[in-house]
Amino acid sequence: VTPDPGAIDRELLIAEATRVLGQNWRGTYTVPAGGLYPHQWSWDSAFIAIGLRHVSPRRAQQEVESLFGAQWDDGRLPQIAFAPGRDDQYSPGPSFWHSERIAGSPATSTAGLIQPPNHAWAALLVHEADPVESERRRFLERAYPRLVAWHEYLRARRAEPSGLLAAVHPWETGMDNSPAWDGPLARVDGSFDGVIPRPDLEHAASSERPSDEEYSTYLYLAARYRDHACDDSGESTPFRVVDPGMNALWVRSEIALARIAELLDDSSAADRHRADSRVLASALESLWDDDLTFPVPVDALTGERLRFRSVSGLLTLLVPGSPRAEQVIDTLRSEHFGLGTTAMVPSSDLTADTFDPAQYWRGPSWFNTAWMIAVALEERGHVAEARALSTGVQALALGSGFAEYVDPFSGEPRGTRRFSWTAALALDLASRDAAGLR
Ligand code: 2M8
Repeated sequence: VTPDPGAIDRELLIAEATRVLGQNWRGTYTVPAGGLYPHQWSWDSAFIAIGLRHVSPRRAQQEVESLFGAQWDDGRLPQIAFAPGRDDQYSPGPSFWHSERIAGSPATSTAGLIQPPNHAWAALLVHEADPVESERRRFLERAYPRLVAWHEYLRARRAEPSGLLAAVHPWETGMDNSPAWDGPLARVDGSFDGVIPRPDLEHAASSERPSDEEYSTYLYLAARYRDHACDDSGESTPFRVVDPGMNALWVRSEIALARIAELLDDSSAADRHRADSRVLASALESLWDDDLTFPVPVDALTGERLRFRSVSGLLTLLVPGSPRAEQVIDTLRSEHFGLGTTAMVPSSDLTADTFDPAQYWRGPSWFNTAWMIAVALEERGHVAEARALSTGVQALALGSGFAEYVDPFSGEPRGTRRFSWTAALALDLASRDAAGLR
């Protein structure tokens, strides 16, 4: 399934991807997809900005700044910043969260949960695309304190004794129904009391989305967190997991903050961020599982390792100097992820009983994770594999109509279409190729 790099019409890909991003642009930010996701999502916006920087560095900056407009007083960047006046197409929406009733929430309506911290990394990449425009708009100067407050929130409110951050809801990991969460979710003793709205099923097949049963637990957890004023206390959630992917992105973003501080001529802050990133990177090693020879999540409530190979563990490749990276790459090439034999990289272990090629984060290949793995392989000198993966991302993005995710074997589109991060990240890879910049 490795497409021929020469066969991709890069000009067409760039034009089409730019069109998708144009259609999904709402004036100051981009929705993940018209229909299924009609608001601004946190980690989506960071990925989208990485693509937008090639189309318009200014728009890429606005994308990130618009999310900062939804930052809470405690520094959290919310999972979703709701579009004003829209409470119909997506659940749970503004009238579920009622963020205006919670102290410290911003003027705009938002969800209370968070998503993986890829923002500082994205902000740095956006700056680097056009440093002159960035300086003219004082982009980094304005972004830096927001990003520092965000990381402070993670440290003050989410860090476990290990120093790693915990997610209090599967939505926070960005990989909502990953089989890794099956065990911790089964231990949640509660379900949502009321009708479970599923507007998502108007835009994607039910065989490609989480089940009603999963939604019942998701809504129960979200309502309970909301009813505890999103205060991150033990009472606010019976679900708490430490995820390798979220933490790898935190390390990567902490390193980006060091670089940003340097660009702002604050070398002592840069040293601090670098030291923090090293502490986090070494804490991340505690997620290594000797039996699976792979990083796995931990249930922070029971201390139990969630022994499952998910694409999230592969994201630890983004951490420079990680001592077990070559072992992780061996697993990426093995029957578990089949690098080079499947379309991109599946979200879940191909050999697991739970593997399902169509079901959301339980098997399909996603473009954001493939993009991150391609970047990491390139950085680590596995250039041929990185380029093959990059070619796969570009060919499948265009061929699938910018699908949200694809079947790992056939490359058939799944989920919604004209999905923003698919367009943005394929555009990023195509622009890098076109510029001969690797
Ligand atoms: C998916 O998650 C949302 C909830 O946040 C949903 O299913 O309604 C995930 O794929 C997540 O990673 C992504 O950020 C979001 C929007 O694209 O959709």
